[in-house]
Amino acid sequence: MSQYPEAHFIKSANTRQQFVPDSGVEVAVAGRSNAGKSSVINVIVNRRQFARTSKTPGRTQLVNFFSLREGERLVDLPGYGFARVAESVRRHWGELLSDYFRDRKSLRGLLLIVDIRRKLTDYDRQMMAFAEDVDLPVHILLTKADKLKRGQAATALLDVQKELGGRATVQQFSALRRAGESQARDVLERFLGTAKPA
Ligand SMILES: Nc1nc2c(ncn2[C@@H]2O[C@H](COP(=O)(O)OP(=O)(O)O)[C@@H](O)[C@H]2O)c(=O)[nH]1
Ligand SMILES: [Mg+2]
Repeated sequence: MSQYPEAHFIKSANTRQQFVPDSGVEVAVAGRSNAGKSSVINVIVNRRQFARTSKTPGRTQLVNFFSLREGERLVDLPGYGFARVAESVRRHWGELLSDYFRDRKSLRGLLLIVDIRRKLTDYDRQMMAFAEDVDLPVHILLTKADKLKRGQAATALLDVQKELGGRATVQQFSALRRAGESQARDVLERFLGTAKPA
């Protein structure tokens, strides 16, 4: 049973004029393409094809808005590889994302999805910089943890924590094994401000 029975895709946006109205609260999800972002969203919402059902060709290069509950959204940010797109496209997205982070009043936190085998890349550092500029809390999911041996995964976690130096929280995650699911959902709820007091 999903904790978000009313969750649904709202719309994709390619320009800020297409963003959904900036009211309520939302949490952004970012990650390089293929890092495992859609899989994380599917696990959090507990629906197999949730982040994919609305997938149309090129949707990975759009800002995708999902409703979790009334007035609470998840926003799937484009995760193209910075090196693989044309300079003009890169500039468009750089500006759109920096505007998004700077101006979005409903934005409460960033979930950054990172392949545990690659650790932080320049894309991730750029996303962190956008978030830090506006004092937005960041939580990193080191996903595909099932691809590493336990010891290797623990070392990767420590390496990332060391680089972050407390600027973000970080956890291991596996969509395949649904490992780290409740921790990720707790952080999401905390960012949204809907977590029940302990
Ligand atoms: N083994 C394993 N594979 C994963 C995991 N998460 C995603 N994948 C695979 O990685 C590929 C990219 O995943 P996807 O969620 O589409 O990545 P996105 O491009 O960041 O949205 C797909 O083939 C997934 O099945 C995971 O936790 N473990
Ligand atoms: Mg995806």
